[in-house]
Amino acid sequence: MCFISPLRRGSGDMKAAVRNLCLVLGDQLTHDLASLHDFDLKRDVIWMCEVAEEATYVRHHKKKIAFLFSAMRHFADELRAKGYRVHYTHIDDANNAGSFEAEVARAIHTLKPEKLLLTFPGEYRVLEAMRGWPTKFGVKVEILEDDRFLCTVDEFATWVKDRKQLRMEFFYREMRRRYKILLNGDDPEGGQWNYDSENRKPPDGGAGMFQSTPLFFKPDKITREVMEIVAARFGDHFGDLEPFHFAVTRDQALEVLDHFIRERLPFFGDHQDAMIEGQPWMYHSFISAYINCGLLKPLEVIAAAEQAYRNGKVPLNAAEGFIRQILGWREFVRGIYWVKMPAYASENFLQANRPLPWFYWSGETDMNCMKQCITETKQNAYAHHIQRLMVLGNFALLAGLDPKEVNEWYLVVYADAYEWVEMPNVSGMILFADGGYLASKPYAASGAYIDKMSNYCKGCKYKVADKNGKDACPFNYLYWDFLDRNREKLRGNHRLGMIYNTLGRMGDDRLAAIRHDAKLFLDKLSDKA
Ligand code: FAD
Ligand code: DLZ
Ligand code: SF4
Repeated sequence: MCFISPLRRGSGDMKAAVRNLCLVLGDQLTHDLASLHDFDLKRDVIWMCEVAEEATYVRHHKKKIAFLFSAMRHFADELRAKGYRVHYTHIDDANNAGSFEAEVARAIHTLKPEKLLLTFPGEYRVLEAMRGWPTKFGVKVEILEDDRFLCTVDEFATWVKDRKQLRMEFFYREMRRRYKILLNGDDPEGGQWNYDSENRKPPDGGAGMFQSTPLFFKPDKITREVMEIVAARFGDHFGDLEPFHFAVTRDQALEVLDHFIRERLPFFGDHQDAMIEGQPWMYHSFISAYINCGLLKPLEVIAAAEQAYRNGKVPLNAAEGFIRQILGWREFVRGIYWVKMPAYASENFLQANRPLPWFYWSGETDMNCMKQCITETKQNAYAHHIQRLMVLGNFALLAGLDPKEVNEWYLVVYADAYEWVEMPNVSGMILFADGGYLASKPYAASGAYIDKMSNYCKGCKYKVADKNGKDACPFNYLYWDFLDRNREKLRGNHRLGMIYNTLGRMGDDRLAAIRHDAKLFLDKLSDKA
């Protein structure tokens, strides 16, 4: 059953001739979305649907499904309140056809639109399907640029042309100039483009200093209804459904942003890379799920952070560090995804093929850092960047886990995960599966890094100071074993020159011990995978 708005005003019947059927996908919940720019209240209809295929093509975290379905329902209500006609299929509607394509077919049959108006989607598989629709359905299809992003796919493609290796830093500087962000005339505010060196302070102030959490919300009636459906239909998916505290409307997401800028952004820079047991959010913004589904727009977030700096409320290193993530990294990884797809999905430069160990789902491992990050991921559908990169990702790299399995895990477990942003971070940033297109060297690190940036090692069965032996931190021997195993592929990387010199000077006994401990550990891992 399609939901026909009781609130539509002077917009005629849903069966009246339809000019454009304007699609709004779950990650396109933006009032001025491209496909809604020229919306005509009388002649156009909005299409939205909750479908099993999107929830199960990878078995998304329960919280992610509940969040998106609730946000979609709230968004549809807002559109109806503006007088828009909305053709909305709920997940439990009896005649729900189960996929985007089948639901579009049903809507075309009922509404007979002259044209489908689409906004460029976030995943290649969806774009491919859309490209087949004109032939399949015999209807005009127009796919519009997603202008919520600040660099178009074509602009990025032009930027990468003739560059063998890309550097985010240069892209970011161009974006700062183009959008006039944190500039002083033509120069960077404060004289430097990047204040990262000031943003790596360890958590030496103790756990007490990290008590700040993001703004949370109590589930309303719509969210509670959705949670019941998710529990019943997707109850065997990974992750905890409760407690549920996500924002599900734009107004709420704006409150989260405002709260972050006022109370937490001032400290974001200094401790951006720190990790503390029991502190999942630290001073991170927790807005990625909101930006990625469209409730917040990247440029307004950047403007809010810059304004806080200009008002003297936030230090430059915090504002710049935060803005770089959105204006730099977020746009950069999206560009790489579209330039490199579909081949990017099969990249495996290091020929890593170990199956994903079961503990990535259960959290049951003696490595306390992994256990903490996986448990928090399960609870919150969230982990902050350094947990994703330097703990969970670092282990996947060192253990040689299969990129396809690692990509699927990251796409499942995080509420902010869509392939355009997940895949470059996984294949490019953590696994070096693209051979160094995105990152200039693998982000490999031993236990010492985790010990410096967190308090995880204090509560661990393993000893971070031990390099070999049964009590030694696995990250320590896996680190050298990774470099040893991949010597042929990595030794030519100029950023790894010193490390390979050290490995080259290592005595035979030490190398043998490393290989032995790594083999023992990795064989056991595969047994349980
Ligand atoms: P903050 O630390 O407060 O940063 C602010 C914003 O900057 C984020 O909300 C996000 O929009 C943007 N950002 C920061 N780093 C990145 C980055 N590397 N790439 C793109 N945007 C960035 N981010 C996702 O949005 N979706 C994903 O599926 C995703 N998968 C990741 C997988 C791995 C292996 C790694 C290492 C990183 C991944 N990231 C992903 C990037 C980053 O970890 C998250 O954006 C961030 O943790 C979200 O939390 P936050 O909103 O508190 O971010
Ligand atoms: C992630 C997701 C889920 C779980 N469910 C839906 C849905 O039922 N309907 C919908 O429109 N979108 C959903 N999404 C988001 C889509 O997967 C996303 O729009 C595509 O992957 C393109 O980025
Ligand atoms: Fe992780 Fe090693 Fe520290 Fe344990 S000792 S928490 S495994 S880094």
